[in-house]
Amino acid sequence: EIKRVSIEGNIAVGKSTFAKLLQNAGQDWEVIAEPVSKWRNVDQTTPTVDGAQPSSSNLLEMMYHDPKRWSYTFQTFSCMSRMRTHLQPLAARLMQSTGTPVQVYERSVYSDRYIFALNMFELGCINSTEWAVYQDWHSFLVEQFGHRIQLEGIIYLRASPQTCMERLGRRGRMEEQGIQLDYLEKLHTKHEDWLINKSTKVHFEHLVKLPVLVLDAEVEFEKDTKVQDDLLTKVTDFFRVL
Ligand code: DTP
Repeated sequence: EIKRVSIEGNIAVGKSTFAKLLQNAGQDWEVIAEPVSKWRNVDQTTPTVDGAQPSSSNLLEMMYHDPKRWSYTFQTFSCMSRMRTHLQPLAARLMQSTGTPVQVYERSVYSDRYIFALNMFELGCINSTEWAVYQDWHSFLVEQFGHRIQLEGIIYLRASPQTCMERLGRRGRMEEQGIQLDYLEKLHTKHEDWLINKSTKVHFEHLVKLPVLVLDAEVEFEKDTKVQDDLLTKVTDFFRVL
């Protein structure tokens, strides 16, 4: 028996920092990092082509630079890498665990659809044909994989768009420099609608009743051990009742 939980939250809210905290805290917890490095480095070398030089492209950069052209492509790639992540077998060291092991992901195929892809569609960066195609294969794949791709819970790291904007500026990831507060506000609303207000129309039954742990990420938790302990206690209690 294994439990699967995703960490959700706006861009730069601190999911990776939080994920590391979890990784170091629980012996029965395995955190699988978000595959962002893959999106920044899409391998283009086809093994069949003689003498091909290794080359790669930065799909994250392309998407932010020309969203109308590249959003749909980006969504196919990010969702595929998340599917792979969710399907990854449990780490060997957790197989013998006496407790209930928990696999934790940074975001999920569900936030891909109900946060990012939906937002891109509403912004007009994905047109209605692309949106129909996306939704068709997304539903098909999630249904086909069944319980293997279902979550038992969600941790929502919640902070204001302003705070996320500040953290985004501080981390200085090159591709994200053009992101405006307005974009983070839209993503924030999408998180709130999906996880708090429950007004987002979802297409998978297990999502409707999925337990959500809301954590206040407004406070800086990176260096404050008191805050970290408090967060970890909440997570431990949450995992226990899933
Ligand atoms: P953290 O909370 O750790 O700071 P983050 O920067 O939001 O995390 P990500 O590594 O999740 O974490 O995201 C990397 C970038 O990719 C970021 O600019 C947001 C973007 N992104 C992720 N998923 C999607 C998606 N499905 N569509 C569009 N952009 C996405």
